[in-house]
Amino acid sequence: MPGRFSRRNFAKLAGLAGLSMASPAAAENKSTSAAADKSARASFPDGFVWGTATSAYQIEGAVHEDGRGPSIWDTFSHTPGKIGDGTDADRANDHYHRYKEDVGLMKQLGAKAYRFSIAWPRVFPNGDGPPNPKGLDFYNHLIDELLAEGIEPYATLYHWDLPQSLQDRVGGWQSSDTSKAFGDYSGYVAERLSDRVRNFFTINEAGRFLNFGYGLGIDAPGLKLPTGELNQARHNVVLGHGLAVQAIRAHARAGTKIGLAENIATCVPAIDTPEHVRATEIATRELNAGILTAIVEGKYTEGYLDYAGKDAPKFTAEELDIIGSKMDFVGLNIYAPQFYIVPKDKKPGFDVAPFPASFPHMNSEWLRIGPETAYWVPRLAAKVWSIDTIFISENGTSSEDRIAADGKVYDLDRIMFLRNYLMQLQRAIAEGAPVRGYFLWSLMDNFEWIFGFEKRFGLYRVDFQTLERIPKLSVEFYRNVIVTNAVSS
Ligand code: PNW
Repeated sequence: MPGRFSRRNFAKLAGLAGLSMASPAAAENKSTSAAADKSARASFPDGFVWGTATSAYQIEGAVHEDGRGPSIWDTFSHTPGKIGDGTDADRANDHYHRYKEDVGLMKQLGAKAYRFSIAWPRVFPNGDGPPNPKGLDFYNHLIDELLAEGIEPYATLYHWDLPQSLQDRVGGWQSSDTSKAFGDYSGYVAERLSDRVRNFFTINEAGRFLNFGYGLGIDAPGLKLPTGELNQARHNVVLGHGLAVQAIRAHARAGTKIGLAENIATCVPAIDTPEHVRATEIATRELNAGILTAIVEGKYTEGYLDYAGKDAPKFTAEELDIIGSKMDFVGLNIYAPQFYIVPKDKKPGFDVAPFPASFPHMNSEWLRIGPETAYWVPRLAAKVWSIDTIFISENGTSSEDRIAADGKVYDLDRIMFLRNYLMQLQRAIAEGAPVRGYFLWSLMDNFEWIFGFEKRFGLYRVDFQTLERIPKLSVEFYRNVIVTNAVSS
């Protein structure tokens, strides 16, 4: 009788409810809900490495300081029309001067690790030739600060900022002189930093900077090479990686771990059936044949060489051995599902399904939403290439972050994205995928290459006028993931 719901009745009902908690039936209810709580919280393995990632050119600024030489991205961003919002990264986040504050942000977040990149033109202003010790000092200070705060440094040696001098003198990655210079620079850095840095990534996203920088002319250095020359540049890059692995092994402290960070062609089965999954395994190997397959297997697949035909790269057996130098881990940058794969009964055994125009994406058009990418990609990578240690070296999203009336940033779409990707990653790990850590891109908003400062990927919002950093709601989300070592739906 709803009309009779007096306050007293309500109190009585509440009291009864309280009492009934003690009954066996209620106890059973309680344990069911505890179980539900537990299953809603998906845990990661003990010691899982939680971090954030950035790169030198995107945050440091101070491009003329302490003897830094120019990079191809300085030249490119200063070329009219190349950057969407007409900006450059001369100042960016001014991290070069504010690194202590930024390490403080990581501390606030509770992050255990930090993946940053070293600017080659700070250390060797001309790419080769005499080193610039002052350039390396910046990283010495940064690393010391990280360690003082209990944050493990993971260093990337190349995140796209090639010394301009190498581009001018030898044509950048079009020449194997650049591969050799990269090996030398890597050995030099590892010798000086490996007393404190235990993990080095050689190259970040070779596929991206080659295709966009040397193939499509969209990124620095803005070249549109014919296929044969592009394939040769790709060969020089994987060779540079191999030379770096060898140089780091030769010069770093024993026990130093080496890998790379690649946004491989992410292949996802269109449907989870054995046929689709098998086709996706083949696609994973073949669509990554020019870079990760070559590096892990120390050879180019027949499919790759056949397809390239007269445009295939020229190489020697000795170079293949160098390219295939053994790594300790593989870093996978995981964003969008790039290819949904369906089976095909003719060679090569798979087909790429076309995307419907209505497929949803985040605030960057290329960032299609496919949380299951975080499940399939590490799982299939481990299987296809027998990799036993994987890091998710980047994952994250842009969002149209606005400051609300109360001064806060409610980046709910970022939280939705991260939660769903992390749930899928946890599922992969629970089923045995050997993923040891996760680096969220990015610690803070920064210079998003050709999009300038328009696309915000950070957990912390940066005001690029005042350079003030403020936490978005996702800081609280990620901190909770780190503290509980779990993600909940
Ligand atoms: C990565 N895609 O770039 C880079 O490593 C970062 O420097 C960058 O800021 C971040 O992801 C966000 O863009 C990518 O088109 C750029 O698939 C484009 C793609 C993937 C990664």
